[in-house]
Amino acid sequence: MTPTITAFKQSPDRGRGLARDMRVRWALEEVGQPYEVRLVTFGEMKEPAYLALQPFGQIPAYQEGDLTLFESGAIVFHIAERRAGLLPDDANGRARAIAWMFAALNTVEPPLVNRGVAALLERDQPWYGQRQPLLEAGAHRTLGELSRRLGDAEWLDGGFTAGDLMMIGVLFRSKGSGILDEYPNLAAYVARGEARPAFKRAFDDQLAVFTASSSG
Ligand code: GTB
Repeated sequence: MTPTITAFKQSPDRGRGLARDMRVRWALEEVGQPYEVRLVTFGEMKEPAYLALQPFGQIPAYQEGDLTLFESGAIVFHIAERRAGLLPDDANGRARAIAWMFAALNTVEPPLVNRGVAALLERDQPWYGQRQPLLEAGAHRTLGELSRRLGDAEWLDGGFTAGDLMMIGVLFRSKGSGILDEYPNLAAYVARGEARPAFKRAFDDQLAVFTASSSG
């Protein structure tokens, strides 16, 4: 059964691949699973029919037969578990790849998102000058530790896994802010992910949605 994912009809990122359907598209491309995309407006995402799929009214949601899933991490994990290519065969390697997926979502993404959101939305707030250095320091602490751990390795733990996909998906979203420039090995790690044919196909497909929506 061909899975269907949801994505923004008009992504506010203007096709830069920053929305979280990107990591799901990438995972599907890595395992060679064709998929369909249902584009939704912000209004549709808050309607009861959509909330039945995604309780928080967000993209992405995933439907495959009688399975409905939400949360990009859970969706990528499901794809990686069901199809070959994103999780190692040995049980310990598999457990470590899953740990890196959780690390990407629980440890690395929150400080990067908090820093990015504050810089975007809170600049005019009286507390901004005091809070932003703390957020900056938190993001740097996490990236410094990740950078030390990655070192000169190509991927986080042997071959490319869903852990790398999720970690690069998270780091990629912060690339535009310039913060990765201070960590050349992380910047190179993200570039290796972006160079994968599956990433390129996923990126081009989400960009095509934006191009079509802005030309119509
Ligand atoms: N934890 C959930 C997951 O991982 O699936 C989070 C999903 C999520 O944040 N979805 C966002 C969404 O649907 C889109 S990705 N937001 C609409 C809403 O909450 O009403 C976050 C995002 C949004 C916009 C940009 N941008 O414009 O650059 C980038 C990323």
